[in-house]
Amino acid sequence: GLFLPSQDSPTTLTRFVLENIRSSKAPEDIVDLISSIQFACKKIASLVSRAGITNLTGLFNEGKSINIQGEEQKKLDVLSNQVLKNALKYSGKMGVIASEEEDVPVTVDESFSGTYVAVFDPLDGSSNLDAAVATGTIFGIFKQEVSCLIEDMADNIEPSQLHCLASTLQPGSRLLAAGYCMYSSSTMMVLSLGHGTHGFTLDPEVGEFVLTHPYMKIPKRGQIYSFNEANYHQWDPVLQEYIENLKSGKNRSGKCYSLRYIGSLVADVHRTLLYGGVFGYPGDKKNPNGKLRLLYECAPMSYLIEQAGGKATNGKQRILDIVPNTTHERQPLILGSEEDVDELMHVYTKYA
Ligand code: AHM
Ligand code: MG
Repeated sequence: GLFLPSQDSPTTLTRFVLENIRSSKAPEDIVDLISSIQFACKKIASLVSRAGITNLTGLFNEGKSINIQGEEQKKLDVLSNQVLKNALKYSGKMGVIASEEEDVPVTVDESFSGTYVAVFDPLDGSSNLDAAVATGTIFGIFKQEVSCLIEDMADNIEPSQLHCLASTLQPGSRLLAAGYCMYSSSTMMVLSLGHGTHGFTLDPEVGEFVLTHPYMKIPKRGQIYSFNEANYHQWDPVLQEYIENLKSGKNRSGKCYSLRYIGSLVADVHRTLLYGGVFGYPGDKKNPNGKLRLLYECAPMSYLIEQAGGKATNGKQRILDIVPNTTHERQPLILGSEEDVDELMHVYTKYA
């Protein structure tokens, strides 16, 4: 008889979304949105992997192009943003999109009828790009709901943009779906539709994401901490002490921790999800809210971590409960294994 390896009928991402949409809280339209995002991520994966050959490394516009965050845009930041925006636009379901690379949330002109809001960081960790180190795309999808805060919005914004802004400023707890795609030794899509976190690996031979990590479960406790320790002297003494105790073993686990820090949120969170431990980008003396953006970095990542049984906080509050005041608002982020995050929270409250 024929030898039929089990991989002959893998669960593709498309099939997974179709099969699970009914049992999840997410609406049917998510199928089209994920299909657009999936296409964009494959395209970005290919652009990233060939960047050195196609002259797509380095800065956009000779470094003269600065985004709203005051960061220099790389060629691939700009391209990835276009790829994702176009893919979402043609899904026909999109009302508003908010991206790290856009100044303000924008209405998707081709489809005013759309009723969803997508928030995304098209190419996170792009400082790693030119060294061929892992990067990723982060995204979240909300239902479009105009909040009542319109009058309180910044006055430097056009009236036509007000409703975009208002419908974008939703807490992570209202996400219908969130995920990331990591461009590394393999391209991986990690997704949640509100019923667990699931990982898919891009099979380059057939060009499909296939389910390789169903119901991901973050270990209850890990043995890795992941912080940019160069900021140590800017940190709060409580955090300094906590980190010292992880190194020396004077912590609840009694074990000495290892440090792993890639400097690509997607890669650092992906490892944390699989191996456990704690990742943090805390506030410090220079940047009281840290570096990471609430809407399209902290919230989607926290959603995925919670769906996998972990925890995510800004040190005081659960990330998913925070209602953003502005699109590009930053928040301190601490996430990971339940026991690790609890221990850090305990240290904070003890000294509060
Ligand atoms: P980016 O969106 O400009 O790429 O910045 C976000 C990145 C994250 O991927 C990562 O966690 C963080 O910046 C690293 O910052 P630092 O270099 O300060 O450690
Ligand atoms: Mg980013």
